[in-house]
Amino acid sequence: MFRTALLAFVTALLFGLTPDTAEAHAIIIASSPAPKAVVPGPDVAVKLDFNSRIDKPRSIIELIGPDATSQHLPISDTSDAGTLATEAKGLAPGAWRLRWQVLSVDGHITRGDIPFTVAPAP
Ligand SMILES: [Cu+2]
Repeated sequence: MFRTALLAFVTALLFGLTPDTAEAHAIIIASSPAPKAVVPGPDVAVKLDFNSRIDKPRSIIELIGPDATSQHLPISDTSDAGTLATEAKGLAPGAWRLRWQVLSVDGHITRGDIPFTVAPAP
């Protein structure tokens, strides 16, 4: 009796979760800088394109520097509901990292890291 109830519960859970997880939460489809790109400094335009609309006020772009300090970058207003844009200014040559976290309109949070390098000044 208990086992049957448990099985029914687990089955309901699986069927309940499958359509939800299959929904299009925000997956990054393109970025500038691209992962592992070497870009000129000191100012770097940042653009992240997602496969779906995102809740911009609740999305974050964090910039982590060669010395491991981090700062939140202000997200620019763009007309595209699936794009986050900002500008990182005054970056010294070295290894940097963008850490993004977005809330998609389906209520799911996704996050990721984009490492990139600012090239030494010519
Ligand atoms: Cu989702």
